[in-house]
Amino acid sequence: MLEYSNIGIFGKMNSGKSTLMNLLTQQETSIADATPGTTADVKMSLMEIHGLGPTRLFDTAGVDEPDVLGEKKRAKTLQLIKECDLVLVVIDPSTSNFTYENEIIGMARELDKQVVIIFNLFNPFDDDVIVQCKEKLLAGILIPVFSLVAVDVTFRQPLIDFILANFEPDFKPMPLLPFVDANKYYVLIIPMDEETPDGRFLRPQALAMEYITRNWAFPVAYRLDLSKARGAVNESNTEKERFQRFINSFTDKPHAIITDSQAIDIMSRWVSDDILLTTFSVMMINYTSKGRLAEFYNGVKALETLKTGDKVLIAEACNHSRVNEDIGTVQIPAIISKRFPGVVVEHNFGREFQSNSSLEKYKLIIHCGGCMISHQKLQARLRDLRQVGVPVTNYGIFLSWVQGIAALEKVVNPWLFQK
Ligand SMILES: Nc1nc2c(ncn2[C@@H]2O[C@H](COP(=O)(O)OP(=O)(O)OP(=O)(O)O)[C@@H](O)[C@H]2O)c(=O)[nH]1
Ligand code: SF4
Ligand SMILES: [Mg+2]
Repeated sequence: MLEYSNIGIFGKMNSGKSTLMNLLTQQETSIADATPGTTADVKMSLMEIHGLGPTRLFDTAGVDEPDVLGEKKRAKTLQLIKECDLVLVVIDPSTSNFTYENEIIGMARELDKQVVIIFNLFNPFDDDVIVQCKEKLLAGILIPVFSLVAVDVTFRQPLIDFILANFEPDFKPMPLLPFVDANKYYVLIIPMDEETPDGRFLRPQALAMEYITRNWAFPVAYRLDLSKARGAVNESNTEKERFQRFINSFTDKPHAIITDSQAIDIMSRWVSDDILLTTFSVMMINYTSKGRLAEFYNGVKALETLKTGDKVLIAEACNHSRVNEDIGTVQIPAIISKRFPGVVVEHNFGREFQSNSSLEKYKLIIHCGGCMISHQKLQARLRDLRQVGVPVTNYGIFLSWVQGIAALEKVVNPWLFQK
């Protein structure tokens, strides 16, 4: 899977942020204009920077815009700092008050982000002015500084060289399925119904297929009829026999089964203990969080202390079309209202997460697999939740917990307790 570095351009209005974005992308990605507040929202551009690899470049609104609208833009801009690997602070050296720049730098440093300062020289300045600016900017803190003229394209390559010299991308390799061994079989349980999209696997299924194949192992997809498996005894037995015939048809037993979380109630009963069992949702959250599955596993314990009036937030990281038996809007709320009557369920859909102050009211966050968001976005969410002390778990872990402690331990075992 492609790893991107997130580089954000921050600063006051009219400092030349959009011009810098356009300089880097070599086209008019953002509107640059002398009107203060031209950029109203975060603007993202994907690009490949030679030597740096795939990059998400973000242009932002100026943080010094007054009034209510300015405050909204500012909140969104500051929120983005959390998702950046590198923060570029653009400064017009003729400016004399660095309160806003210092705020950005302070916040970025607090969040352990890499920071560089770009002086955009609207007019020729002598070195003294730059030296004075540096002194006013968080005195004593060493931050790499570069001066350029953003409207002059000859500064593009020197700027890129400066970024390459001063930025270390975080490309910690993260195996999708660390327990996969060459020459072993891996079964993917894929229940399909009339709502399942034609002509393609879902992203986590396709990623698992690709990963297993790339690692010289053998992925095998199995379509489970969930309604039969959960149906009347006769039907359920027939479906179970079909599954067992399938498993017994392997000369070498499958090493692991990765199931759709919705089928964990069936799979936790049907899969014997000599085969590893986990879910796509657990796989994805471990991958996107860069190996922080233990946090989601520990978070599920918060369910044991839920009481009437407590609030639980179900967080879905994208706005996919929701079908009748949707996990986040139907299945999990139904389980919660049955197991924990009086507990209030709320939802957060899409890429934007709630502010810390509104997260505080929840006793637990139940997060989806996060297969459509960047690891930086998920890490930012986890950081916010740690800050407000709210535990987080995940769909796959929650649905396994519902089946009992044995099922829960089984699905996290391949990650937390294997090699
Ligand atoms: N002469 C000169 N003009 C510049 C330079 N950089 C930007 N400008 C101009 O300054 C104005 C503001 O630049 P923008 O890139 O829109 O500034 P911004 O920081 O994105 O501003 P907001 O979106 O309002 O926050 C535009 O008219 C640019 O053409 C520069 O290096 N030299
Ligand atoms: S990001 Fe979350 S809600 Fe969207 S498809 Fe992936 S798991 Fe489902
Ligand atoms: Mg702009």
